[in-house]
Amino acid sequence: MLRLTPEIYARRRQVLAERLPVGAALLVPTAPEVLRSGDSHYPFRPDSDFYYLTGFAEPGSACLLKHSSQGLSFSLFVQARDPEREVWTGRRAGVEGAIERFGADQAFPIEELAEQLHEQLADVESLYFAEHRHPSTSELLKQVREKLSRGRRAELGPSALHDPADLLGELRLHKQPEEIALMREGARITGEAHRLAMEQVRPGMFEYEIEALLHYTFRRNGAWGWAYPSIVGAGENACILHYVENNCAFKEGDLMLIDAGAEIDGYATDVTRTSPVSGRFSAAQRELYEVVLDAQEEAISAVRPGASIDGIHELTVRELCRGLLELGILSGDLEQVMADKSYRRYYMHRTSHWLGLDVHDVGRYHLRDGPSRPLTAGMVLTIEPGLYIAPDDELAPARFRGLGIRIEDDILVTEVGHENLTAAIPKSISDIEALRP
Ligand SMILES: [Mn+2]
Repeated sequence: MLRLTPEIYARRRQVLAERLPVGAALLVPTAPEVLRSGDSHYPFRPDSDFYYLTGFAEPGSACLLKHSSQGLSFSLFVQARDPEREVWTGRRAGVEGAIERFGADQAFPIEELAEQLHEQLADVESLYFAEHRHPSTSELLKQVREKLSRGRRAELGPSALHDPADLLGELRLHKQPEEIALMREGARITGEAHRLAMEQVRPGMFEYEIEALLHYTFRRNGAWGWAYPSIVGAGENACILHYVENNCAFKEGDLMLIDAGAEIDGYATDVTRTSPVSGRFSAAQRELYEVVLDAQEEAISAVRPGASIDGIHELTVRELCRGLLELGILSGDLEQVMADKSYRRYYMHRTSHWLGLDVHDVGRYHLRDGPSRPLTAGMVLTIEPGLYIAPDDELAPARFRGLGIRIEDDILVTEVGHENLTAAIPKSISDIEALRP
C-alpha cells in the first residue's frame, strides 16, 4: 500500500513555516467522528489539511504549528495510549508514537489541548484557524483566548484570527512529485475498476453489482476505498447528476454511466465513463457520444500553463453547442445558443474542478476580483463535459431522449502542456466496444 514518508510531511511543514509570519501559529484539528446510527460511527476519514501536514490518521487529534524567532515547533495532540480501550477501538500511536513516528517536537494527550493552547498561544500575535469548520475546537479556543485576555501576563494571546484557507490551499493546489505518484496509482486502480465494470455489465444485472465490483477492485488494490460515493447509472438514471441509489436493473440497449474513483492515501481519483450495457452503441448513442468525446478531447488538448479553467469551459461549451446544433437537439446559430445559454438545458454543470486530497480540491479558482487564474505546472484538474437529454424532453428528437453521457479524466498541468493521468482507461467508441468482443 503506497504511503508518504514522515520526511515528506516534515518538508511540508517547513514550506508552510516559510509562509507563516514569525509570531504566528496554525491550529488544525482533524475531522470529528460522526455517529451513523445508535452508537456506531461512519468510517473515520481524517481532515485533509490535518492529514496533509501530519500523515496522522487517528481520530481525536489536532496539530499546532508555531513560528517563533527560534524557528518552527510542531505539537501533536493525540488520543493517549490506553491498552484497555485499544482492545475495543484499535491501536493508537499515543504521545510516544506521535514523536517517534510522526516527527512531532512535542506531543500531548488531546485532553490537554486547552491547557497547552493557553500555554503556547500566550506569545502568539496571530492565529490561523478555520473556525467555521471546527465548531467544538472553536468553542474551546474562545475560552482560552478569553482567559488569556483576562490574565495578568504581559502576553495576551493572539489578537487576530485568520482563515488558513489560502495558506494551505495554495500549497495543496500545487502537487509535488510524490503526490503525483499517488495520483498515478489512483488512476491505475480506478482504470482497472472501470475496465472490469465495462467488461462485466450485462442486461439484467443491477447497478449495485457494478458498484460492488468497483469498490472490491479499489480495496483489493490497497486503496482506502472510494474517493466519493460512486455513481452507477443505468439508462436514464445517467441524467441525474449525483445519482447514488444504484438500485436499478440494466436493460438491453441501455448506456451505463459510472462516475467513480479510488482514494489512495487520501488522494482522490475522479473518473467518468459511459458505455453500452449490451456491448455496442446504438446509432443515436454513438452520435451523442462523439459530440461529448470530441469536446472532451478538445478541452484536454487546451490544458497547458497559462490556459484557464474558465477559458477551457467556454471552448468545451462551444464544442458541445456545435454538436447539439448538428444533431438537431438545439436550433439556431452557434453564437446565439452560446449567448442565450439554451445549452444549459443539456449541459448544466462546469467542465473542471481541482483534484487532490479532496475530490473538489482546495485552492482559489479566481485571483482576487480577477479572472479565472492561469494554470501552472503541478495543478491537477478534471475535464468532464457531459450531455443529458431528459426522458421527457419535448424539444429534443425522440431518439436522444433519456440519454446521459459524461466523460471525465484527471489532467496534470506540466511545464510544457499536460498529462492525462487517466488516459489508459478506454473511452473511444472502438476501444470500449473492443472490451466486449
Ligand atoms: Mn469530477
